[in-house]
Parts: sequence; C-alpha cells; structure tokens
Amino acid sequence: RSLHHRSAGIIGAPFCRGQPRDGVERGPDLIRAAGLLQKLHEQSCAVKDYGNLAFEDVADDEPVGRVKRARAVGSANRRLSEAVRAVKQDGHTSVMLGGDHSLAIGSIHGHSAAVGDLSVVWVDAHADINTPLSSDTGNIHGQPVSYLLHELHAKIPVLPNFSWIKPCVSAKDLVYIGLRDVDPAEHYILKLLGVKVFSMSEVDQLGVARVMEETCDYLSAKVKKPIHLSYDIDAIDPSVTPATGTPVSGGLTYREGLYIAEQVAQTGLLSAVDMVEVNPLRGETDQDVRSTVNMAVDLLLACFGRLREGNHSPDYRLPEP
Ligand code: EXY
Ligand code: MN
Ligand code: MN
Ligand code: MN
Repeated sequence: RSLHHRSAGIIGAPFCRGQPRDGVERGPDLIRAAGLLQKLHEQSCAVKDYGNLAFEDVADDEPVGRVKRARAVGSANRRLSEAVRAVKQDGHTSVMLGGDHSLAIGSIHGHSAAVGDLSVVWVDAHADINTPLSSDTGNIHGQPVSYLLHELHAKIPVLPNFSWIKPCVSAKDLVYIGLRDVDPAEHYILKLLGVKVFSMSEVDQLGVARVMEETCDYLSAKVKKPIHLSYDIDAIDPSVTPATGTPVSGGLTYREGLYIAEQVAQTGLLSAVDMVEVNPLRGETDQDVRSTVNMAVDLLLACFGRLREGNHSPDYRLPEP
C-alpha cells in the first residue's frame, strides 16, 4: 500500500494498573499533544481518533497469589480488545497509545479477533513473558505475552476477569528485538519455545540492518500474516527516552529505534501498533519528557511510512513557471 492509502485508527488507553508507578496513564494525551494527528495528516495518512477508553475502577482488587490488580487489568483489556477489534473492522491500522504494557493483552487479542493469525514484533528491553506464577514482582506488564501464546496455555492459572482471554499467537510467529533485562524464568521460556530473539547483543553483533532483514525474512518465510508491532518505549536507550517506568541502560539508539519502525512499515503488513510505557512522572526534567514523547511520535510516523530520505505522493507535480 502506498503512503497515502493508509489510515490510522487511534485508541487512547490511559491505564496504569499493570505496574506500580503513577503517570503512565497520561501517555495517550501527551502523545496527541505532541502533534501526532496533525503530523500523520501532513504525511497524507488518514486518521480517525477513537478517543480515550474509560476504564472502570475496580474495588477490592486484592492480589491473587503474587499477581497485582488482576481484576482491573482483566477488565481494562477486555474493553481494549473490543475497541481494537472495532478499529480493525472499520479498516484502519490500529494504533493503541498506552498506558502500560499489560495493554498488549487486549490489543493483540482484539487484533487477532478481527484478522485471525498474526505475527508479533515485540520491541522492548524486557520479554514481558513471565507467567502469573513465575513472576517475582506480580506486575502484569511483565507478563502479557504469557497469556497470548498457545504454547503457554497450560501454565496459566485462571485469574479473575481473565477468563475471556483465548491464546491467539504461536511462539513461531513472535520476534523480540532489544532485550537486555530478562528474568531466568523468561529466558527458560524463550529457549524452551525456541522464540526468535534479537537481544541487544545481536543488535551489537549483526547491526540493526541485518536484524531487520532476518526479522522480515523469518516472518514472511511461510504465509505472510498481518504484523502486530508492540513497541515499548523502554526499548530505546534511557538517554533518549528517560521518562519511562523501568529504564534499562544499553538500549537502542534513536536511529536504530526508527529503523525498526521504518522496516516494519515497508513490509506493507503492519496492521496494528502499540506505543506503551511513556510515563511523564518518571522524567526528571521537561526535556526528559519531551524527548521521550517525541521519540514515541517519530516512531509512529515511521510506522505510517515516513522515511528519513523524504516522501512525496505519487501525484506530486512540480509547479509550472
Ligand atoms: N521482568 C520484570 C517483571 O516481570 O516484573 C520487569 C518487567 C518490566 C516490564 C516492562 C514493561 O516492559
Ligand atoms: Mn495511576
Ligand atoms: Mn514491555
Ligand atoms: Mn519494557
């Protein structure tokens, strides 16, 4: 699809209960305030803003074992799943602005409900694949992938407000990029299931260009499935994106981060994207917050075809003298 035939359906998900820090619920409004919609328009992308979802406050959301805020997370994701499904059925590329990364549960579930089998590209410092029982922190933003994988279904206990979730992704259709903070249980799962992982070590070894070449080859080797890009802003180095809840040093540069989004966009298969974990209260200065939010916006523009070499629409003509 050419640049001007894409359309973005934007869903704000101001939700923070998948982790303990306040502020990440402000992500959607901040990313909009930084001009996302106008900038998408300027690059000839049609945009429909579906607004922010309203999430119910759940009383007595006591921990279930170690898992925190399960009822709130389950309920919010159920709503999000319906919203993403509707955006896909309206024919848009879904853009989910988080919020914390527990929202990937609903976003990917709803995407799959609308389009069927999909590939997932998970760009993150973390693998977010703890099971509710393997998690040391109990924070669900460190677990979303575990609920989505067919292969882990038997390892997932039933949690309140989670019974609607049906696993919808196969381990072979998942690629990670940017990992550098992986728990032992997560590392075990990744090896056990043979998940394709490009940690920061592979980014160092191969360079981002080969990482993306191999990612795209891997995902299009058999059937070409729609791609769900789940982009955690903490994949990028904290020198660029400090305003996030769980920063880890040694991350992707601004350029590597953008290149990943550009290459995923160039496959023509990008069908939904999450932009999560922007937390303005975690920045020390206004500049910290601005830099983090601008990265999120620039990544989304790249997802909709913006190239650093420049773009023009196919019907562009030079003005006649
Ligand atoms: N692995 C740790 C946990 O399970 O709590 C840290 C997870 C951080 C998750 C951030 C959102 O990517
Ligand atoms: Mn809060
Ligand atoms: Mn994450
Ligand atoms: Mn992360």
